[in-house]
Amino acid sequence: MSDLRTNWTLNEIEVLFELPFNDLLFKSHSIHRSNFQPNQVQVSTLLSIKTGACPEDCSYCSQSARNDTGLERERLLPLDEVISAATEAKNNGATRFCMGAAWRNPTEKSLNHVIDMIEAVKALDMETCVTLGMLEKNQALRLKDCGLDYYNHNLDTSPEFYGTVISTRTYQDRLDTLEHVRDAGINVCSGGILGMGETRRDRARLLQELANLPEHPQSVPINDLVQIQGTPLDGIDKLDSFEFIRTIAVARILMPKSYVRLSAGRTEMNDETQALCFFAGANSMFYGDRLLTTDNPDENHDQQLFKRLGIQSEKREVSAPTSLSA
Ligand code: SAM
Ligand code: DTB
Ligand code: SF4
Repeated sequence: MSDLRTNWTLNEIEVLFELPFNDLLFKSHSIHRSNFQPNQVQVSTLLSIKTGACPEDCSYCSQSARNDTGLERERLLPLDEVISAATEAKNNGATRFCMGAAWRNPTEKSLNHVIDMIEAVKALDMETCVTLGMLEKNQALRLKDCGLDYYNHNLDTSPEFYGTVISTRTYQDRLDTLEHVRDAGINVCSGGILGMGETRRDRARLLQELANLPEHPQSVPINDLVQIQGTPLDGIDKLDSFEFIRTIAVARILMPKSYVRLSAGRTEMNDETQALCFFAGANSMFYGDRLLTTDNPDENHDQQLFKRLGIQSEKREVSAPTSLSA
């Protein structure tokens, strides 16, 4: 990744955001085209392996014990349920299976269970991703040893806005976890959430933080806030769609070889907005009718969307899942 810049200035990023929409999309799409197949999108499926009762206070989240969202607390899922969900995801065309747990950090005992899950999903010939909260160095090494492909841990927003959203862990805690994951040799998946009341400058600062990490994250999820009743962010003004698309475009320009994931929030987006996100440089998404605790567009709808746009789901070299192809 040595030819990639990790020294973007805030001013350079703000100038990109301010370009006329067509100029910005022309630029980001050109960069996208020179680094990726423009009509291919990588598809991952999510599963919540441990839901609810999280001790953290993330003000967007249905799973924080501090938010009265009516979510049932669930124990860690048994291994056979994980295997059947992953098998179904694979048969539906997903190449990566992402497992999320509502933890501040995993205990040693829970990590052992997650390692069994990762090994079982890998045995299905799928890529694996987990998101378990903060990780220590030795825990990251254990995950690398069992063959984990990606670890998701988002910066969520700018360092300046962060304190208004979460108080129970710091921005530096997040950067430390990313360092442990990167140093262990696991692919980093890190991005953020838009539409939490942040300014354009905050969006630019989030992208600056991501792009100026020692290495660009291999995967950059951009979530549009899913508003959840009972959370402090419920009812906040929705972000303008064009601003969401602009943010995807700027992410593509700053991190030209990273997968940019059009992540949570697609149920509230029309097809035209999603199409513009793909044009702007998004080349990954979650497929399957559930995210972690909220809905995702149903599979038929996404298959139709791919057909209408002539998009194909990206195949892994070693396996060829099929049902999402146009
Ligand atoms: N508990 C772990 C953690 O926070 O690191 C892993 C699971 S957490 C649900 C994973 C990510 O999902 C969060 O960092 C956040 O960026 C995203 N997320 C959670 N709730 C969301 C919501 N309502 N809308 C959009 N994104 C959300
Ligand atoms: C990410 O950035 N988005 C996904 C994944 N990483 C784990 C999670 C989205 C969660 C949306 C709200 C929910 O379903 O609870
Ligand atoms: Fe817990 Fe993760 Fe939700 Fe924060 S985002 S409350 S850490 S599950």
